[in-house]
Amino acid sequence: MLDKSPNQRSVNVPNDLAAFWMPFTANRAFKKAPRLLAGARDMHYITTDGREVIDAAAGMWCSNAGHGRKEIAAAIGKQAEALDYAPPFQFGIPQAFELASRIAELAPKGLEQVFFCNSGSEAADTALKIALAYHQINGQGGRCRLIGRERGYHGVGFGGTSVGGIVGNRKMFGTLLTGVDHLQSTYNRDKQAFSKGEPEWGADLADELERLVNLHGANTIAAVIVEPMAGSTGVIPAPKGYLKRLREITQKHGILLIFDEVITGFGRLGFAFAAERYGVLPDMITFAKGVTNGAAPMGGVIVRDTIYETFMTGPEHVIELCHGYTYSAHPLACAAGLATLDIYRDEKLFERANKLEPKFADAVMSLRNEPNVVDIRTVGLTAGIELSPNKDGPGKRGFEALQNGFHDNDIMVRVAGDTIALTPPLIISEAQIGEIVEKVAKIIRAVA
Ligand code: PXG
Repeated sequence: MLDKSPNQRSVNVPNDLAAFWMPFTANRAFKKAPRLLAGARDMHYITTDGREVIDAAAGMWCSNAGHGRKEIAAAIGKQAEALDYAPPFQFGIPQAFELASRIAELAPKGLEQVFFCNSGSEAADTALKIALAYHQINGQGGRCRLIGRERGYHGVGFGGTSVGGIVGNRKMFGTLLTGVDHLQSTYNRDKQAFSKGEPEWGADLADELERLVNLHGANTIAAVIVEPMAGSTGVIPAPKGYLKRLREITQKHGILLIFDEVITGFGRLGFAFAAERYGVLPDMITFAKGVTNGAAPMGGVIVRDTIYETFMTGPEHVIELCHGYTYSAHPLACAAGLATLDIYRDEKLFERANKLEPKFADAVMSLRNEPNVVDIRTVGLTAGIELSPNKDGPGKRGFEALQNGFHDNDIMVRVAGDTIALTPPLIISEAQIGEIVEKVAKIIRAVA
């Protein structure tokens, strides 16, 4: 620590912030007015200067069971003492098999195998690679095109960046993967503004996949990847019927369908996975974040049994899929995951999110007449409140909202451009929903 002060603080605060190049952060602005966190308990963060900040973001869509869960901390500690690390290639730990079974149990029937990695980005890249390899093994190696969607976010690997559709995340990184195409975003403010849940308009946009099939030829397309609710771009729920239609078209043409559920998994939309909410069975589901409540890095892909079986051929001593990570199914992450799933089950948190959804939606919609609010979108325990840009251009008002929330109103929100995203832990009380909405109203007025 660089703090040379003779008075010991309970938290060491560095006096030099230069060395850490922060991810997805406006570094210079941050280092002038840092937002430093020292602790977290239940629905709150505690700042290094001792303030309690209500968490309207579940950290970053991660901590669905709230913070400081003792059961998870204890499980991690116990695991670290018993077995700190084990090689995941050619060796295994019981907890990895148990966690895979528990996750597969939560997923829709048919999605039976789990491949572990360490983040959502790795999960997206893993799913895309499995899709390519699957077709290769199936004698359809010509199927190597990947289709994403405008405004989609699938992490920051080259695969995920390529199928992703947020221009700022793409434009600095060259040509990315070749053979990638994108569906249109499902968002149309004129037709959908202030929709609660899935907008009525927009299912037909899935038919655009037929256009891409006609353009490229079905037998060149490996997979389509979409978020059931586009989170990072500012909360865009799928239109009613859209995902079903995507499933019908992909099935018709032998194209795999991947749901990126890094955000929507583990209760965010009131179900274990959004696939269940929408009654659609994809070929793969990616997950991360909520699987460990954010307490340890972990991601993964849940795969259809038919896909797994396709790989399980050939001589038994040969590795079936040349893919994996040094930290796949890391013991500490597995321990955290198992403890987290126990909490979700015992506290019925997915059901709780489902029950709270209408109240949450009504409460957030009450902000519609606040200044500069041009749209509010809600689904599950998530909402996007879109503000019009200010005179300094897109993103400035949103950034000011984030700063104002943290420094002046003791609330943590996420922002995407000028959209404030609310995505609180699923343990939130009705009173805390009210508190968050009141604080957001103050922020919106402050940045008007
Ligand atoms: N897929 C989806 C759908 C995501 O939301 C990733 C993949 C990548 O996960 P990792 O673990 O590699 O970061 C994500 C991540 C935001 C925000 O502010 C959202 C994410 C990441 C950072 C910020 O909405 N989602």
